[in-house]
Amino acid sequence: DGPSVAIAGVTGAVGQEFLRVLKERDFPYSKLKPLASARSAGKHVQFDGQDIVVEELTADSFKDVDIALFSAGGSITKKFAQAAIDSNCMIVDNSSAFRMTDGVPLIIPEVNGEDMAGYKVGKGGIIANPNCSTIIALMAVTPLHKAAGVERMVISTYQAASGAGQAAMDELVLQMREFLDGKEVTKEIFPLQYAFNLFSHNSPITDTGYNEEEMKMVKETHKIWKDPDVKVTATCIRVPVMRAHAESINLQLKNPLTESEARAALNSSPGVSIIDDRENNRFPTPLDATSRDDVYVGRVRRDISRGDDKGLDLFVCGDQIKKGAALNAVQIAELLL
Ligand code: 2RA
Repeated sequence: DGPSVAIAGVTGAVGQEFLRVLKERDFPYSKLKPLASARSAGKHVQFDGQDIVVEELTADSFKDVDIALFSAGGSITKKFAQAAIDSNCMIVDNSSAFRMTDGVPLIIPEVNGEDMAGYKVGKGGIIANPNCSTIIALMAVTPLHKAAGVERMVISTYQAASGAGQAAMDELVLQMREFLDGKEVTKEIFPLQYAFNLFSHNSPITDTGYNEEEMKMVKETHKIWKDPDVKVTATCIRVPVMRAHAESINLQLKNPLTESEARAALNSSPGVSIIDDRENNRFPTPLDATSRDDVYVGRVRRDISRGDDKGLDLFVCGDQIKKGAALNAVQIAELLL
């Protein structure tokens, strides 16, 4: 029989998606242990035709667990990682706690699955899930990087409410209703109006003027591509969309790559779908990507500002909770089997 699986942070948006994805992919688990804070312990979750009681996450939670999927915030992972590893549990962590730690694999299975070679059920260890905006960008760009070498990448993101959690999704809907009713909108999650508005990503601003979300895209790309020299710059924006991120990406390439060569590379890439219908002006939208496994790519075009075939522009949409978090983590868990 298969591994026993724990979900730390099961009541959150990503925790709930872990349950859906494990079932959808018929993950060969032997036992499922939903874990959450004391506040949520005792609640029930429905999974695979079973009604399971949520247990409180403690240092002893992992003694009978082979794989633990974490999405409970970095401080929780840091607090319990050693206890889990000492119990021979393999952690797949969706938080940023260990992403940049030397020796911790930072994995997108379709991109750098080889970097977790040797990580298997039965051993204790930790593998980091990249940030959602990084996963979505690199699912689309890595095939082009492999084909022609990316020298520089400029990314503008249009990030969904789900990235800020279920409460942010709930507040967006509430504000929409309040705004349409002509009422003052509720501002508990964000200090400003979110409905019919957009704003710079809510993560803290660093000393360079970039916010932490943008710096994650820069640093995680360097680690995942094992290329500290690729130039990456990003502007991350929160937009009033529920659960799929969109990203506009400009690439400067080391070698020429025509639009048709780029499309061919994307077409043959697992986890990537193309929506690039110029005749009908039909390109990826967040609703195309919502609840879907793939990342959707379109607007593939030669960068006309260059005058050669070493520049490409593209537009990408991907589900932040699914491929941006839960699906990617479960795909990592599948590689542990
Ligand atoms: C966001 N990347 O979208 C974050 C989610 N962890 O805010």
